[in-house]
Amino acid sequence: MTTTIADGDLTVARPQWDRARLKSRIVHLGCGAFHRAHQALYTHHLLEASDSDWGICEVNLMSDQALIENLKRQQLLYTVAEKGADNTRLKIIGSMSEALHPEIDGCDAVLNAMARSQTAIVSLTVTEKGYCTEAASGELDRHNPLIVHDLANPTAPKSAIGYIVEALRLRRERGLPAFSVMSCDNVRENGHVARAAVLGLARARDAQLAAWIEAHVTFPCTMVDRIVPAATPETLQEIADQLGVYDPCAIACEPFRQWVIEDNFVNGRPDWDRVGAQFVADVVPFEMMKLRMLNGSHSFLAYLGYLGGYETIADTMTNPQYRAAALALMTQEQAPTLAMPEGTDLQAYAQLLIERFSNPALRHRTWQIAMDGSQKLPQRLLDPVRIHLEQGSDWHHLALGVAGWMRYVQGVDEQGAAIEVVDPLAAEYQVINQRYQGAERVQALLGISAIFGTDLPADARFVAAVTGASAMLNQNGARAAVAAL
Ligand code: CS2
Repeated sequence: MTTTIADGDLTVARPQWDRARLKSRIVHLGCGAFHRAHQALYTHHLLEASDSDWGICEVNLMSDQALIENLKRQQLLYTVAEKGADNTRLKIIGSMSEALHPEIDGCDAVLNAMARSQTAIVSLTVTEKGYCTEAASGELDRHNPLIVHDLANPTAPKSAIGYIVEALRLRRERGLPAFSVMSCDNVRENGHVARAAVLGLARARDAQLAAWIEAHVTFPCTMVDRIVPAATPETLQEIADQLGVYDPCAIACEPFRQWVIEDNFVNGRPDWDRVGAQFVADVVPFEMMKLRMLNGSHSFLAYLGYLGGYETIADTMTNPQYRAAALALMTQEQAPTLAMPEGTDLQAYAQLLIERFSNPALRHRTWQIAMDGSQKLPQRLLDPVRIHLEQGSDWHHLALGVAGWMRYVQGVDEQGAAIEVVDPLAAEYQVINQRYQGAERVQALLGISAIFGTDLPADARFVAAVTGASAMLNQNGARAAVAAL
């Protein structure tokens, strides 16, 4: 038998508390890299600091079956490596109380975990597209193939939304109280989006169930933040060298973490504020700040950095012109679109972001962040553009960011090599790329209303600015375009 983190000799201590006290009071859908380094870690620190019994039942619905198998094999323990510029701190995380995958354990095992009385919170990190909503209207997309499936097979769902609705139906049938649905995705007003999706599906199934959900379930919004690049074989090996045992579930991340949570839970919640989280009445301003300043400049750096030949964000930040452009984008074009509570220092926030992006120990690939642009652009770059258009203020960095995305989805880099464009709308881009060039191609991309709505393509100032930035970028290349900002 191979040695695992549960039985090997480690250089760091395993959790010291009696793990038998953990109850699966949270069911989490989407046990990806981010969740393991964020919510599961906060919950771990709370277990360490108190006699809390909040454990997490981890679920992956469609992807990464191997991770769930590996977690089971190593008693649900795994490593987080917090990598600062010059030192790495390992932690063995012990907040998981179960791990399930429908392909291994069956769909009913997942539904039963969600529908048993002790479950008080169902949390989600399923990425933007996991909500199956239309970007423009924010309502459930009834044509989404997963939703079509879930409507035809409501008791054996596929989507996270389908699981939530079916689990809530079971709870109602069993006379159990509802749970809170806590979205931890980088989606603006993520709780409201989760609510619209869940109610949309419930209404399509059964009006009474929908009314019950409306009356009994809350959907707190959260702002989550920690830079957690996808693990690579090199990161895993590096962690194994330091830990003493190979942990296939390990993940490396930055030392920084932040979590702002709307305090709106129907069935209790852990005191995550004891370990650094913040409970507030209104999270939306914090979500907007983070999405526009951090994620917006991340996407800007990802597209223009990739095109400029940089593999990671930290590499991109070594170029002083990219660095200056990212700071200017944050402070001159994103910060002015925000309405923050008094005392928020957006200049200091921007400086901290520049430092975090420059962390040389993190190999956060520009290609990774460039993924799923159709889902990310609206909230990161286009909402702020709308505000500038309304106010008549300047937004030329944002225009180059949008042009960077357009150039990237052309699928060929500045040296003529193919770019692997990963996006739910990739097929649509391909059709456009085959048919059009130059300004006509820009026009065709602007016609994708799921991204640009119908207002932006109708605004001559928007069309002119993006067409101009695109032409400049195509002619001079990304590095020169960034330098000319
Ligand atoms: C990134 C985010 O991949 C992306 O789109 O912008 O994952 C980012 O690293 C996190 O939101 C940081 O909290």
